[in-house]
Amino acid sequence: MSDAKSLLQELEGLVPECNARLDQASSLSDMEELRVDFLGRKGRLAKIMSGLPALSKEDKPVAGKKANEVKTALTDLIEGRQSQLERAAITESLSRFDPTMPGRTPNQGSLHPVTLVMDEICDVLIGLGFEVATGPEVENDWYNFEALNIPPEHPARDMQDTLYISDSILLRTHTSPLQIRTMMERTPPLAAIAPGKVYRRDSDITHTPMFHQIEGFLVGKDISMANLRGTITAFIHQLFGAETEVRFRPSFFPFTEPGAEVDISCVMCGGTGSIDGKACRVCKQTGWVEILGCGMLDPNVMKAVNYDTEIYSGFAFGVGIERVAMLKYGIGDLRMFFENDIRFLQQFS
Ligand code: 2NL
Repeated sequence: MSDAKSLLQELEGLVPECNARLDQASSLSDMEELRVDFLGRKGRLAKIMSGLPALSKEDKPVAGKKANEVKTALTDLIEGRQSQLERAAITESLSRFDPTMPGRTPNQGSLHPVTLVMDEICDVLIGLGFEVATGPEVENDWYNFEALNIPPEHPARDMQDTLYISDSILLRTHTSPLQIRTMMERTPPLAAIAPGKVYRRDSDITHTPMFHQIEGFLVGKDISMANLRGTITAFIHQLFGAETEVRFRPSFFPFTEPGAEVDISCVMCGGTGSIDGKACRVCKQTGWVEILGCGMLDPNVMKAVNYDTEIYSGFAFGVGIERVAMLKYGIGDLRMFFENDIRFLQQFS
């Protein structure tokens, strides 16, 4: 028969002991340790209670009642101190919080230079009377090549140059198929532009597999090279300034006859070919930079869209957006557009 008196004494001793230990506990982890020590499954209270079954029938309920009282007292003590420490921690962190400090300024986004130039070119051409056409980036062979007088054996059709999805489905290599679609849906007189992404199987320091283009066309009665020249000149003067000189050089595109490439006086050196006595790197000292391609619509293209060449004629042009952006903003490396370096992009805000 175990000694009820000493068990009761031990039980009573727990409360002052816990109190003494509480005074030394300074952190919430100290408190957890303390709780486990006194109230845990293998803690002090449990250990004393393991002597309970050995007590006599009369002593058992007395000790049991005492044990419950002690357990409640310990729990109150520990939880009280715990919430005291929690409040202190909150007060402490609030004392370090200065509500008068200014907040962090959120980063403001800005438009990508390609978007800026795209929008600006569209605005100019809309101002000249062109409508805007949009359409699929996934095209078929007919819209992308056949209708544009690009014959089956033309190198542009090669797997080397075009990203094919299947034998006849591909990623458009220019925005021309959009123009073909627009012409087929409508009847002249008609003037539209086709801005968008285009894809080519090409990747090096001056070529990316995806880039941006705006093409435009105008079809009507008695449309001549003079209309093309006037439109392109007005467009360039609005985009680069009225002082910009414009020259047309004969060139070839399968979808135009005749075709021309257009140069403007160098935006860097103003057409002089040199800056501070040094050779201009943008025009390589020629004083001119190529800016776009254009021409009169080839009769075979007119036929493909069922326009009567006895009644109608038209012109078309195509501009590479990245190239214009490089000239406008003096960007020396095409790869800058696709790296998304925030230090680069922020300069256009
Ligand atoms: C360039 C040259 C060009 C066209 C695009 C075109 C479209 C149709 C019919 C005829 Cl549907 N032509 N577009 C014409 C000449 C040149 O682009 O170097 N672009 C960056």
